[in-house]
Amino acid sequence: MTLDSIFNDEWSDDHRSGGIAVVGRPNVGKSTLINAIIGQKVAIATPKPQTTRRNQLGIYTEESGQILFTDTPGLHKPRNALGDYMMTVASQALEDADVIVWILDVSEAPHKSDNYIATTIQEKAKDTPVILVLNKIDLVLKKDNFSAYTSLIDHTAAYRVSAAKGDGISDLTQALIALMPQGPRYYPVDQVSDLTMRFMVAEVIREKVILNTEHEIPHAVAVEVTDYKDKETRTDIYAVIYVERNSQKGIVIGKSGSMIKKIGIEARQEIEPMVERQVFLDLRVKVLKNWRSNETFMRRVGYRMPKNDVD
Ligand SMILES: Nc1nc2c(ncn2[C@@H]2O[C@H](COP(=O)(O)OP(=O)(O)OP(=O)(O)O)[C@@H](O)[C@H]2O)c(=O)[nH]1
Ligand SMILES: [Mg+2]
Repeated sequence: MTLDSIFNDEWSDDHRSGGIAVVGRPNVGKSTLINAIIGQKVAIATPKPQTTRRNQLGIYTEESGQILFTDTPGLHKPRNALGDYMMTVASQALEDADVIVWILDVSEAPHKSDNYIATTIQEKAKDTPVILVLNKIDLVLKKDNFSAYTSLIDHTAAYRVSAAKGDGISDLTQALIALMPQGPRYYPVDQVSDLTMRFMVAEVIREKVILNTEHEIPHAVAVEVTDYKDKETRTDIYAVIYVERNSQKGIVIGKSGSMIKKIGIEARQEIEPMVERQVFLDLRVKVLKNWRSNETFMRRVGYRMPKNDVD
């Protein structure tokens, strides 16, 4: 059945729907898993920890049900206002969920912070079913890691998957649909996320900066789309990449502008199919010292509490 033919139908009485909070340490594969379930990229994912900074919906729809996945920032010890914000929204997602998916990276042994996550889940969502997703089974594994992880918390079920390779994803998805309560189709079938195109464009640019830089820079980068104009034949997008220090600005611009050019090309190649038009992309780099402690600026670039989120 095609999506169009589902769209024209009313959902049936036994249609299931609900919200799932996807949580876990930074870099375990939360965003990759949601992209794999939905079958298209709705969240940026990179090898650097703390890529996701705010809660965002990934919407999975099939004939029998709809799941609203909340992708959350990885649970970690906050070091600034941005970190505090990330932890507040991740915990809020736990409180609001019908089911919690806790993703674990079984290519590594559990960390101390996994005990903290178990405690947080028990505190915030004592009665919510927990599904453990043991991810990255394509990597070299130590068998002990499975039992170490499954003993962290009481859980309804555990699934072994490779989000990156797609292994185990459809079984997991069907199990999650079956756990949803009966309910309506909240979003149209063709809507896969709650992000505006402007924010998604900013995220794609941020992803390209993260992929091309090292050390502190990925954490110190914020992107704001300052102008977005749909013209007759193309879309003109102006964006500012913020970093915290002059030295970081130099690295993002690169020798004779070579790095910013590369970031711009990679971002544009991904944005054009998203907006389905030719794109002109203008990137500037600015320094804003300690922006990660500046809550007014953080709100401006989209890091605001979900319940007050109006865009
Ligand atoms: N080998 C392997 N790599 C994976 C798998 N799933 C995710 N990854 C990689 O793990 C890294 C982190 O993935 P993300 O999806 O960004 O992880 P995340 O949990 O959303 O991370 P944060 O947003 O930083 O909390 C990326 O480089 C992914 O490609 C997997 O099944 N196998
Ligand atoms: Mg993520």
